[in-house]
Amino acid sequence: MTDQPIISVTTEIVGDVALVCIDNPPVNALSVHVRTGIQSAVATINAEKSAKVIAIYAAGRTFIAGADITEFGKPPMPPALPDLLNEVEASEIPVVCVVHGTALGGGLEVALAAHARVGVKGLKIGLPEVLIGLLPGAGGTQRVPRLAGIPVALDMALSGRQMPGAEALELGLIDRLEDGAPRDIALQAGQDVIAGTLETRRTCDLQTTPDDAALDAARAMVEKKHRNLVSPQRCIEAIAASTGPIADGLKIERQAFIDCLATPQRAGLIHAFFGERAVANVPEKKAQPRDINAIGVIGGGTMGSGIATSALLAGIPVTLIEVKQEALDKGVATITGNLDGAVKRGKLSAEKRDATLAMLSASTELQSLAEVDLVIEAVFEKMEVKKEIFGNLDTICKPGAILASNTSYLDINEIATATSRPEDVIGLHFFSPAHVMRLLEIVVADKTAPEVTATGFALAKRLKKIGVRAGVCDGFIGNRILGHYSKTAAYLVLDGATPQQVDQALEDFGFAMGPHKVGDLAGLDIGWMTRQRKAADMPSNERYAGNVADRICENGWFGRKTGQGYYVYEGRDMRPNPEVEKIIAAEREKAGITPRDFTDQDIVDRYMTAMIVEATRVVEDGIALRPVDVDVVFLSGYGFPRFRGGPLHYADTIGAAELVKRIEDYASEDAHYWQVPDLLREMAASGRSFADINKEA
Ligand code: T1G
Repeated sequence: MTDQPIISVTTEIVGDVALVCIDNPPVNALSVHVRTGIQSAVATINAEKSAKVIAIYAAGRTFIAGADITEFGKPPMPPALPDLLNEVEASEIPVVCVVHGTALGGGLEVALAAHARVGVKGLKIGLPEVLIGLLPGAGGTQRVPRLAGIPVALDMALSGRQMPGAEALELGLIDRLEDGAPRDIALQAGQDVIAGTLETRRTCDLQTTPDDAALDAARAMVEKKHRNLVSPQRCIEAIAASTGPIADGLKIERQAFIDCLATPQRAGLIHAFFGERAVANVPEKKAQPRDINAIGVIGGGTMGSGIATSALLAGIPVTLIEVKQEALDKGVATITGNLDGAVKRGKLSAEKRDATLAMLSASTELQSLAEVDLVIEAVFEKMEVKKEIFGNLDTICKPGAILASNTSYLDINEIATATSRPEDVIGLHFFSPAHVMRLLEIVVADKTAPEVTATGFALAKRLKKIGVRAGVCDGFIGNRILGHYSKTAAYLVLDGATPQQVDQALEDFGFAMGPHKVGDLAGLDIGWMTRQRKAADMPSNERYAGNVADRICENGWFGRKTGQGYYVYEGRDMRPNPEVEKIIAAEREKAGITPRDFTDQDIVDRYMTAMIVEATRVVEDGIALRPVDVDVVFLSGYGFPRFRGGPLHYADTIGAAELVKRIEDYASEDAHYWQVPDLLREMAASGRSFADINKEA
């Protein structure tokens, strides 16, 4: 069958108004057939003079949400959006654009090229290109400054934020904000243009007011906050050019856009964007989730309170359980504090906070959970304690209630044996702080029913989190991999690097914080307990990695919470702990190690190769469904630099063959720790990448 052309733009003449409707579900992305449709509609109406005004609007839940991101990386197909928008702006017949939903990126740029803009109530506009390693590439850096000034353009383009319609109206980015159906508003707007009650003008005819102070401030901010990224700097360069002739500014913008399109950062950020959506594609996707109208949370500690806060903010009533009234009061106070924090940050109104808190009940009686739809246990990480609780829940909770554990590594299959309903048991592993971190590992045990897993994903979406499916093993996906590569940091310090050098090298690579700073922040005692838990099972030929950290903990130095760990903390200041240098020297002497130098690149290569090795094993073992699932875990739960796309997307930039060579080189120092996973060796032989494996899944 011949490929029928996709018709996604239609023209309807109503009186003297040409209604041009864009209909390209799900978000009216500016795919090539949309661009050709707009081009043809505007050209035809002008050629035939079939109307006195053109009113562009879109069908569906949103106006154009941007360029079609799936087209990036493929050969460009004309018409290029900038050229098309210049044609729209040059139209002899006035063009008015009606925007609703989320008019983003290229979608907003279409509206900016029109001669007037009308928003629909609930509208949000934005220039999110920087979030995917790009910049507005179809006139946004030239037309926003002309309409609303350089500071507004810098704010929108560098933050990528979604701006409410009312603010857009106030700033002059839209001319009206009305309630109603986009088509009706488009018809009325067209009629008003003809009647002269809606003014039209070409944006290119406006002048940008120079503002060097704003440009300098933006450059300083980008240097400080986004020094690893290319597109923010190029964005400022293009906006700065908006004070000159628009044709010159558009050329500068175009070149900057083409340069950014070719960067690995753009590839990494787009991989992250689609990855966060791909992980919802699980075998249990078609199963019917159960309704969750009330949740029980057992444990009012940091995790339990955070989980309860997250559910309450999503509008789900919560019953918090603690064994003792004092601990229960503390949990309620923590939740209240979390909500007060949201009010202070302007994220929540005081009224909403009060209404949210009203959905919280607290009890020391497990019996209070008899009618909840889901229980999330977040108590001490001891299997015996958890099994006792699950045994009690089994008798108390109604049939069909889902029993979940927030455990960060314990065996969900074993927990399920404590109940008569293993099909209702699942792991919901939140990350601290649970009301902030977006990652939720959904740990599926052998007998977990498909609809229980589907309920986990539905809950993740409702909590505005990213659910990633994990199989059962010690540490599931993230913590299992962390447990492996964190040893590399310890080995590097034992062999000659300093903790601060390791931290700095990894922060320069893009991590928000180096591993030693993270340890000090989370508490070094957590790792200490884990090492003690695992000591008995440690293989005899494994090089112990805890020497230095154990000595630090034996001094009671657990990091920030005790004033010192790898670093010494005095108020807001922090500096390397001189006592740790002595411990390192002593441990090296004890082990007969002659310290050697490591370059920052050595540190990054070893650290990332160790992460990739265990991540490959997690995919090989089926604990993660695909490589992209591991990437999303690290992007949303472990502070992995987003522009690098995640450990296995980053691995593809090195290549399996080079990785195998590196591991074999390192193995000459430690054949136990450095082993090549079978999957990686097979990839090196076949030339397959992790991207290929994602496609095959
Ligand atoms: N291109 C292609 N597909 C897109 C898309 C896009 N721009 N935006 C969303 N999708 C898909 C998405 O993958 C998912 O697919 C479905 O639509 C629903 O999305 C020249 C160059 C609009 C706020 O960066 O922020 O314009 O999984 O699940 O939660 O200057 O999508 O169903 O198969 O996210 O309601 C700039 C990106 C592009 C906006 C809706 N625009 N999109 O959120 O639904 S670059 C963006 C979003 C550009 C110009 C430059 C969100 C949304 P599937 P969803 P949602």
